[in-house]
Amino acid sequence: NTNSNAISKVSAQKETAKHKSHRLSNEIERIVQDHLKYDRENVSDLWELIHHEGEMKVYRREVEENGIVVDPLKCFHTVKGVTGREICHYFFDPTYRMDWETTLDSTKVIETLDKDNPDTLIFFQLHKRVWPSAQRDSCFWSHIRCVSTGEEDQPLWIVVNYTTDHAQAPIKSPFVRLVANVALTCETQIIEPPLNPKDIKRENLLCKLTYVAFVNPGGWAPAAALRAIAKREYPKFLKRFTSYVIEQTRDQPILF
Ligand code: 6CM
Repeated sequence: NTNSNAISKVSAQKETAKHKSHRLSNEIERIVQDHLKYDRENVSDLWELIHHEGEMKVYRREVEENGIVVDPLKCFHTVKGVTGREICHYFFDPTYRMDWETTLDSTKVIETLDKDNPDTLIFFQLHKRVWPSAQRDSCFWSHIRCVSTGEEDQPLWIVVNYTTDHAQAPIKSPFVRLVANVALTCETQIIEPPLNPKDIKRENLLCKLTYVAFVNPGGWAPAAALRAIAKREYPKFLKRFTSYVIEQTRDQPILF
């Protein structure tokens, strides 16, 4: 099917690491490297822990730009029984988006950058309206990548969603365009590894996940309401999304 086809294409890239460059290649490289450098760093005392539940920790910094709330958000989580590649696959692939996203009215892929290596898609999304604010939309490139760290035997997987302009997604009133820079980074650990790697079971898998979000609502929105929504919605997203991946992969062969 189309989906497993997409999976094998992204993994092919993993092995050959040959990819054609396109108009967004340089920007993607810069933004991905920034996330790889900073996201997994522990938080300083400037960050406030706003939600702690089991292995999940959600932090934020309260920041305003010209009166608009742009609070950076950073989450750490540990998920049992799945690989980083599996988590990133379900986060990236549009097939599953509406299964786990609860804050969207719609999502649409408007471009696939390199059809031979579909690791970068451009999405147009309509976010659920939060009364009394204007409804938000977004347009962003989404890039999935496997990164070998050299030292570890398991590579890192990362997905970055980063706002971009697109001729097929003009800004149209009454919608307000939000600006986002979001990254999900995953590292797989094998616990009590069996002697033969072929014997690795889901119970031997642990995935360390980092999620960061810099979102500018793109125009005024009531600060208190926005912060209350973020505090509630990000933990909800992390729980729902990770449970979804566990559910989807439970009886599937492990995708390393
Ligand atoms: O990262 C998440 N989802 C991705 C796929 O959809 C994608 C989304 C990025 C945009 C995140 C924006 C969330 C904020 C929406 C609030 C709308 C503002 C209204 C103002 C009202 C006062 O990266 C998961 C996103 C989980 C969000 C809780």
